[in-house]
Amino acid sequence: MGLFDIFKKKSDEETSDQAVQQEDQPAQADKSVENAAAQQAATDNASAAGTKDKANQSEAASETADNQAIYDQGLSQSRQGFADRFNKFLSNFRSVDEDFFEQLEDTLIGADLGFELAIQISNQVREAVKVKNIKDKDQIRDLIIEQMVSQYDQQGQGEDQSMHFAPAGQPTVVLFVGVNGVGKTTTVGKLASSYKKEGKKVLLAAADTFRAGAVKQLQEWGDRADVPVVAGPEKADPASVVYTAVAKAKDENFDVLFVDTAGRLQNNVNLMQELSKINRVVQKVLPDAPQEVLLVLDATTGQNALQQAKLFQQSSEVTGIVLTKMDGTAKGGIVFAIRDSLHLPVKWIGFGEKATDLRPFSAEDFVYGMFKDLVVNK
Ligand SMILES: Nc1nc2c(ncn2[C@@H]2O[C@H](COP(=O)(O)OP(=O)(O)OP(=O)(O)O)[C@@H](O)[C@H]2O)c(=O)[nH]1
Ligand SMILES: [Mg+2]
Repeated sequence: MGLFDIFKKKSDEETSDQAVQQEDQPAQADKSVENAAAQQAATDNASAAGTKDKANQSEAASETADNQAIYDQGLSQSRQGFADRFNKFLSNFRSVDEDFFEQLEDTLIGADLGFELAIQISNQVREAVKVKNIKDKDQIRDLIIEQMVSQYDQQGQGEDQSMHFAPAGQPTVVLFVGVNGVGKTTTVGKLASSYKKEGKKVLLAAADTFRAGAVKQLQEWGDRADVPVVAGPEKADPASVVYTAVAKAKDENFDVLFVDTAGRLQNNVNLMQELSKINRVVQKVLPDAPQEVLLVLDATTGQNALQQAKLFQQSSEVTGIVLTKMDGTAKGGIVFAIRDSLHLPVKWIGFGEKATDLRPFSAEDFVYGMFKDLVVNK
């Protein structure tokens, strides 16, 4: 089943769910409320059975929270922003003429899909309108969403969203790279916490020795997650910190080593050279590592994030993207642009500052969280 069919199915299910709920309890039609309550009840049961203590309760509830509810919440600004733009565009609709396609392109560019993708989708809509002889506003709305989702689906064929691990018994090394302020350290901290909870033996390396305070920030995350952090003296050579950390991970049988790197050096050339050096040092100790080089991008920086990605792709073997601060943008189109122009899988998506706000990326949950308001109850 294609992504658009899955989206339609989910929308239909939600519509009928809401109809039932409105009959039963008119004041409580919100699905996220229902989910949170159901999860709280489940945790309560576990607690009553003596399997969880009270302190863990709310954490466990948010941890097991249905992915879709978290996506819905985290994408609320983007969903609203897209719906506003789109509805405004449709309210101007008179006929399918050149003006219509121009406005469609502007709407898609405004939502952060990028120029090339906007033109491509507009051309596909142009073809489909002709073939299907579509004139009616509702049909046009559905057709545009369908084209966006199908294009996204097709472009993602062969993309591997899963995290890659070393064979059992060897440490997995993951490097986190990206410009300053995008959320690298926070992401390392969040993942340290979730892998530790899964029972993995996690080690962190503070290879951002350039920015004052960076090491301390990682150590705080390490303390919170209860995992050790390898750090050098102030202004230490990052590669030497990484060497120590990789050797420790190997000697002491750690499952995963997350390396936090600097986002800013004197200039970008230095930054890229530093990353290559770190990579070489890792491979000296573990020739098959790093298993992942994750590029962290800030969703609120829009098309700028794509430029950054191209820079990093030239000098390191980026294996995937962590897209942070999705909760802070009203333009979710960046996810479409990343797939279309970079062909790198988004592996994680960040919806906030808490450890549990970082979720494995799900295209289904994303597409639904983005567009559901535009089709539900129609
Ligand atoms: N709202 C929101 N804030 C986030 C998210 N991820 C990170 N942040 C915030 O973004 C800010 C920067 O995060 P850092 O992790 O320090 O970024 P960094 O890439 O390590 O920055 P440098 O070390 O300066 O290169 C912090 O205030 C984080 O709390 C997210 O998904 N949502
Ligand atoms: Mg940092």
